[in-house]
Amino acid sequence: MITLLDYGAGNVRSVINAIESLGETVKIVNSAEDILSAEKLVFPGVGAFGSMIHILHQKKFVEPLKAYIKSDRPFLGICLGLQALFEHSAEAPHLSGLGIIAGSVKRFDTDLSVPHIGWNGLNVKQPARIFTGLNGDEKFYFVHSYHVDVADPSVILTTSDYGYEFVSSIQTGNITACQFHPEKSGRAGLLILKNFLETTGQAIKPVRLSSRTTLAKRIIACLDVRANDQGDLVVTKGDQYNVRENGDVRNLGRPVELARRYYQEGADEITFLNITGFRDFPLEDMPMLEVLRQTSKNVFVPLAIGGGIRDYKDKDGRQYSALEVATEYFRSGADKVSIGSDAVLIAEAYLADGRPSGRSSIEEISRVYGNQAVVVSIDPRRIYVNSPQAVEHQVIKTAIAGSDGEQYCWYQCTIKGGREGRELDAITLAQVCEKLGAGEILLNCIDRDGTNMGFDIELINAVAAAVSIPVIASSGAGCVAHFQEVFTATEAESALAAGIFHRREIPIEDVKNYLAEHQVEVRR
Ligand code: 1PR
Repeated sequence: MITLLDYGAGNVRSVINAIESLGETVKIVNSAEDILSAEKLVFPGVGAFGSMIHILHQKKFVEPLKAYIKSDRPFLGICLGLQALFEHSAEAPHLSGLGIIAGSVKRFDTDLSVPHIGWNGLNVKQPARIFTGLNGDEKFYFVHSYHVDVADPSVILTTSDYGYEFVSSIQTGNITACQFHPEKSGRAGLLILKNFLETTGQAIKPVRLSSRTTLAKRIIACLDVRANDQGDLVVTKGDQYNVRENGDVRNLGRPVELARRYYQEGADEITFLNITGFRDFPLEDMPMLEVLRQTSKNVFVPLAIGGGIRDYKDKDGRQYSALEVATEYFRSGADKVSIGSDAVLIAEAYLADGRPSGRSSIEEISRVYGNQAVVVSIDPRRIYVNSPQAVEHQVIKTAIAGSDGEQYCWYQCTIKGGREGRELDAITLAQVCEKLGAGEILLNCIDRDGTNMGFDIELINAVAAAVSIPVIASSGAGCVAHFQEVFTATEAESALAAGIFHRREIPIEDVKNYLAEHQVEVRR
């Protein structure tokens, strides 16, 4: 029996699912007594340090946690569950951590995109049981803006490199704690969890020891989901966002099955977009929550969900906040939510008022769940103009001239799945959303969607240069070379594709093999 400390934030479901997939039962902590009587305690933390510490105090879990850890029974901290062990965090300087490990938590100080999101390796510094069965060259899923800084180097179990070397896990006595998410790290992560659960193995070092690790470029499979005319939830695929063919919604398969297939084929992440979410109330749309619950039972890579993340009033006049909607998604197995239409309206309001409202979905969700949990999905289309002064938007010079020979264009934001164009450009939207707390940009492109023409490199470069958060390039992938192009010609951290995977034109493995042959780091 594993006791799991769920303090109410983030995706605890995937930790439970991962442990259960290993044949263990999980007991969720409801009281201080549950912590004190645990035999093996797992503390997964997702979100923001400050809100985590507040909740731990509110629930009176701080002293029992300290007592449990001091009793030297097996403890596994994950992500914030590692950071919580330290004395302080720069994320919430006025609060104290548990103070079990000497040192503090610092924000990444690097020119690279922050948060550090994606699959990175481990430099192993000491033997441990949790490495049993690993080769040493596996990659694990990280998502964090802060990392621990230990006072006593003897506790360092692994380091990883992102701009510089940082501590990615610690070990002392029966305490193991890692910055990465084993529950989201595919087979290698499950092995680490299994080794933690079986307390009998020998401490070892993996055979292939690295001295420097590299963040992999991520390949994301995207599933656009909606009900077809018969009312079945299907994965569909648009051609420049038009998902109908001969009047019917294209049906490319069932969401849960396709997601499982992509996980097995090596997708680094799976994104579900509820593409009619803008007009439905998602908490009534239980099938989408069920898709997440089912998928997260056996898909152990990050899951993002978008569509309809905004405030609602239901037919009885009850108000639901975007935070409540997102919370349901997180509790059903999502690691991130992706905000589309609402982000455009938020940015417009911010630009009109000259200041943040403090209550937008982006701000509220990132405050509680952390910036890394908030993706902004942009649906832009090109509008050609004759000169940079022609409009009051951020205009770029383009090598792909317009039909009347125009040399310039801007990227118009749209809402409601491309149905409505707005007076806002994609570059400004990305910048405003970063300011408000978004942790990642999912950059679609209506002109390229479903065309197999390749990614819009100019768009991706323009947006990636304007923000310091990671950018996911999306729309237009048609062959393996397009992935190499997007990773060499732009700063995109990951590339998302849909049609070529759904139609089985190119297996994910072929994309990764091609990238590896061309010196692009990938997770294999
Ligand atoms: O506005 O917050 O409710 O979110 C709605 C979400 O649904 C947005 O993220 C929006 O991008 C998405 N969406 C809405 N309508 C469509 C549509 O296709 N009619 N899909 C849609 C967007 C674009 C990508 C696609 C890539 C790769 N789909 O997700 O997967 O373009 O495709 P490809 O590799 O085949 O070219 P809200």
